[in-house]
Amino acid sequence: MSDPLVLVSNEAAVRTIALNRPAQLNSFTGELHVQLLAALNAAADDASVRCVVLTGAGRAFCAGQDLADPAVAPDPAPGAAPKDLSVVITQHYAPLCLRLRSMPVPVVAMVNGVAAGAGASIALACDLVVAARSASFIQAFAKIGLVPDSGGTWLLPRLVGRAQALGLALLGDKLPAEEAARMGLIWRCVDDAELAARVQALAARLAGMPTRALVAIRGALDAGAHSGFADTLAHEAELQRTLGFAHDYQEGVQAFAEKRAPQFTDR
Ligand code: T3D
Repeated sequence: MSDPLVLVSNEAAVRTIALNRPAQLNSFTGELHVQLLAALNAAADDASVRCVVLTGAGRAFCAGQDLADPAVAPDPAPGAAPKDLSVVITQHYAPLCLRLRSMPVPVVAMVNGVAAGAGASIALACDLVVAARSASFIQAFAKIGLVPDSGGTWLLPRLVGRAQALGLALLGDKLPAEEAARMGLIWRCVDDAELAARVQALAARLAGMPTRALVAIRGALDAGAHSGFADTLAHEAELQRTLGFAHDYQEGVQAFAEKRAPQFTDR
C-alpha cells in the first residue's frame, strides 16, 4: 500500500495535519489535494477538534504545485495542446483555500521549511503562521510565468501593503522567515528547535479559547477589509448579539466574576 499523502495526529483538542510528500518537498498533486481536503473536512466535522495545525513532513512546508504532475506539466510532444491551468485551480486550490478560510476552528500554519508558490499562499491563508528561523517564503509564480494564486493576490497586499506585495510577487526572491515576521507577512518566527513545542503550546491555548468567537473574529476582520466604517459597526453589533446569546459569553463573564479559568465549549 502506498504511503498516505497526509499524516494526521491528535494531541488533546489539537489536530495536526502534515503534508507527506517529503521527497518532492510536499508539492501538490491532485491526490494530495483530495487527501488534504478530506482531512480538513474531517477536522471540521469532529466536535472534539478545537484547533488545527497544518505543517509539512521532512525539510519543507510545501513547494506549491508539483510541476511534474501531468495535469499541469507542458506536454513536450510537437503540436500537443497546452494544459488549461484553470482546471487545477478551480478543482483543487480554490476549494482548499475556501476550506481553510471557513474552518470552524482556528488554523495555525507551522512552517517548518520552504513555502513556495501555492505552498506560501496556503500557509498565509491560515489564521496564524509560525515559521522556523530556517524556513522561507518564495512567491515562485513569476519565475515560471504565472501570477500568485491560491489567494496570493488578495492576501499579499492585505498582509504587507502594495509596495512590499509587488516586490515579493514580481521578484520571487527567497524571503527568510525572520524578515517575513518583521514585515508582518507572518505572526512569528521561532528557533527551529523550538518550533514544534511553541506551535503546540499556541494551538493548545487557542483550543482552550472560545472557538466560536475566534472564528467570528477571523470573519469580521476579513469582512471589515472591504466594508465601510458604518457597515462594520453594524456587523460588529450583529456578531455581539449572536455571541452574547451563546454559552461561552455567559461562561467567560461568570468565570471572570468568580476569579477562575473559564471552560469554553461552544464551537
Ligand atoms: O502550474 C499550475 O498548475 C498552476 C498552479 C500553480 C501553483 C504553484 O504553486 S506555481 C509554483 C510552483 N512551485 C515552484 O515553482 C517551486 C519550485 N521549487 C523550487 O523552486 C525549489 O525546489 C525550492 C526553492 C522550493 C527548494 O529548493 P531546494 O534547493 O531546497 O530543493 P530542490 O533541490 O530544488 O528540490 C528537492 C526536490 O524536490 C527535487 O527533486 P529531486 O531532484 O531531488 O528528485 C525537486 O525537483 C523537487 N521539487 C521541488 N519543488 C517541486 C519539486 N518537484 C515538483 N514540483 C515542485 N514544485
